[in-house]
Amino acid sequence: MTAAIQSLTGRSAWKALEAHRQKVRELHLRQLFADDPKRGERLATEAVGLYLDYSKNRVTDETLKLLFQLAEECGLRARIEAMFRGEKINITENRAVLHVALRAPKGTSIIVDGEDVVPQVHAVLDKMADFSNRIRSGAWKGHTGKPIRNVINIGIGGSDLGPVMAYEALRHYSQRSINFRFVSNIDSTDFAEAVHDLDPSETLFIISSKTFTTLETMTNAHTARDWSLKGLGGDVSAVAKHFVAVSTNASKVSEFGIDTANMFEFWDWVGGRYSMDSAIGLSTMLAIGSDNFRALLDGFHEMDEHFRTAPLEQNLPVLLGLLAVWYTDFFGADTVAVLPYEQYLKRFPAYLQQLTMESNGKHVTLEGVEVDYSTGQIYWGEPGTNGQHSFYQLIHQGTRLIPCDFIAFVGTLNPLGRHHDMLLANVFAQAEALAFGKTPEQVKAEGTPDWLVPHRVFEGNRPSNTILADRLTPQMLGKLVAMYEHSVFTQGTIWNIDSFDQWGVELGKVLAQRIVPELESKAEPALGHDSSTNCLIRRYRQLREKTL
Ligand code: G6Q
Repeated sequence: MTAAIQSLTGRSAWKALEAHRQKVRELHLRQLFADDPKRGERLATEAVGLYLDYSKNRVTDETLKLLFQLAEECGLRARIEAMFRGEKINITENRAVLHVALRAPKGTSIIVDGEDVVPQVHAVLDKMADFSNRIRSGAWKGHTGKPIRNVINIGIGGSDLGPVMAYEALRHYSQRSINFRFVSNIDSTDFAEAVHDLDPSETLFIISSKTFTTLETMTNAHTARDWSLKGLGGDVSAVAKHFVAVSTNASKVSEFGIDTANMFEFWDWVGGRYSMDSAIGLSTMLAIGSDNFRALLDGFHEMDEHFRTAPLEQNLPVLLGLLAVWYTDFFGADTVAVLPYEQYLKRFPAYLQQLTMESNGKHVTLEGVEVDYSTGQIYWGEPGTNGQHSFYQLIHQGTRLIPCDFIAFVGTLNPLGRHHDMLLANVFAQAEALAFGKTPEQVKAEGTPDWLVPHRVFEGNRPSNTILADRLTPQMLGKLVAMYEHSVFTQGTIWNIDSFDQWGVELGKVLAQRIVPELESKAEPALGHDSSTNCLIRRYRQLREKTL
């Protein structure tokens, strides 16, 4: 008989944290900083070019000690090694979780099912680089002999959010003579708007789908094929010049009509939301070139090595992950705001939303037992300073605790007058205001009438991390993404959940497939749903004709 698995809430570090929380609950950051004038220097760490200031968190040395103890008790080290060794830690899908192999340098080796996957990774990278060079140089010609000026990635979820985010983040490094667009939604507006001003003879579609069966992607891919062929005189041989695929499913790719010579492969040990550095990043490589793409991978790898080898106390993803657990489970915080003070990172919060919420939005443990603690947080955010003029009010003076991650860069890629100093002044000011606030005494001393004082008080004691790096480069983006990937892993390990499956997206997909024929049938269908769904379907069927 195997020993019973220790439940998280039964662990001694967890119990100690619960007791400790009562002691520190009312502690104010003002007090913590007053008691330790060096706190801002002490509770900060730097690794692989990223500086993390975590001093403005509601933690004491004792809190941190207990959190590290919790990580040890939960076997974080062993779990990290298991992932890097290629063990099948995604147990519900019986898969290895090896996004780290996608950025493993040539010459290293990681064995999955008896095979070294690193040479395969580099073979695909070389094939991508060759293709990318031909598109970027204009050597690859479309069906009518014109070079490609527009690239459209068709994919959804993990096959879209990473490519979109990376393209926006690295736009500074992109080849401006090529337009990049992304179509994901099954809403026809997405496709129609993406192509409305484009010439099919200059347009390349990348059909990105791990399974090559996803409803949205396949519907958009067929629409793209029709649009392309219509514009190119209907000759099906045009497909070979205007369509390439990124997938694990060669037979479905050729069934669609794409020559597998134009297919870029990846593997089932790459999860969708962990795939932006696989062939799913083909659009990224086309935009920034193969050298920059390899620099992106180097950045990922540097953070992987840091995560694998740094002591827990100086380990950036571990620190971020443990702090997230602290607020989720001991302060009841539901959300984390990610606030990049860098316009190029405007899609970073959306990307992180999938990474974190699809990974850790789970209600049962690895053993299938309902958890008796909170897991996952709602990640959200907007680039600074825009958010300051909208939702920051609630973070500063609302009733909820919302830990914030501020992300900023010392150098800007677009120096213009005083803009960057002002941007950075704002990010530092926000973290300061959240932590220290403004007391009633300070408000009164400014001559505020008594009745107005409560409205103008900032309680402070609102936690934040500040992540500061020198400049947004491809390499830096890789480090940043890997840091969050591994923070998610750290949280999932503590919560003892499978961070790599996504069964929660299945039910809606299945029900939609059932409803499609009910909407499309000529004859009135017999509906067997609940009364609400039945009514909505009937109403749609009745009114549809009138709106056309
Ligand atoms: C990510 C999820 C999901 C997936 C999409 C697209 O981890 O698995 O977002 O990426 O459903 O799937 P395909 O790439 O198979 O089309």
